[in-house]
Amino acid sequence: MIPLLTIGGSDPVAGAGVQMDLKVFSSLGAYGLSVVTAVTAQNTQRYLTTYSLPYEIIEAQFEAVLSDIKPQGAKTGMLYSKDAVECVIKNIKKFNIQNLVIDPVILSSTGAKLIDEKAFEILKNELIPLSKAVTANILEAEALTGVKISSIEDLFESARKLYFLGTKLAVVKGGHFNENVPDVLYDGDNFYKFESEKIRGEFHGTGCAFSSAFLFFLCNGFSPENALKASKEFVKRAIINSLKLGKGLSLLIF
Ligand code: PXL
Repeated sequence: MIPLLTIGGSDPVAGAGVQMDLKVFSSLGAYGLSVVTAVTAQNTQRYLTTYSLPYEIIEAQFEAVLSDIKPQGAKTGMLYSKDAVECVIKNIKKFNIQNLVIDPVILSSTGAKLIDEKAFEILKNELIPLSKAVTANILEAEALTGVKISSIEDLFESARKLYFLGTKLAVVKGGHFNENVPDVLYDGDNFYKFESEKIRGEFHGTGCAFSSAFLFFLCNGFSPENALKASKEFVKRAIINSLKLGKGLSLLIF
């Protein structure tokens, strides 16, 4: 069983954040480890507040986990503060984590801001160059690349620009833009595009689930395009099985 690490925010309803990532790892058969960067208070209807953890506490979690267990790969989700991004950069280097997937989260599905501007700049300029892959939705890809996305060509162009920020695999997910949910991957040589039928409804945590599954498949020897296909299928199944347990967004079920 391979150990995988998630670095991100806590979501008490476990619809997103590290709780969701751990469920994904577990359901796919990996052992999940976590480093929490921020504690959020949110539910399926609304986002109440964020407490960003201090540098020393994030640092101590990295030390505790990584001095003991060597994960096969890691992913980042909500980082929120400059301190958190800087601490992640330091520890990814210190513990030589090669398989890093970045989910460059900006907003929660309920509309709350999950990263501040300064932290986002450092993520873009210093964390992305350390990564194996970045999985961005339309909003995130636009913010990282400056390409306004309103066509398939724009999706390709933003994936190309994302790659040149220094990652090895640039994924731009078109689910919020087109009925066919086109996801585009650029590996520096080739572009790949995968489509799947859109499932109606409002869901929480699809981005977290996708990036966690993508990390799992990459770490299990899938080619990037097969990892993307498998992750897309995995999330689609979780959406089909989703349940409206709360009063708002449906929760993914694995
Ligand atoms: O889906 C992005 C995300 C990541 N991490 C936390 C979140 C969310 C979205 O709501 O709450 C903690």
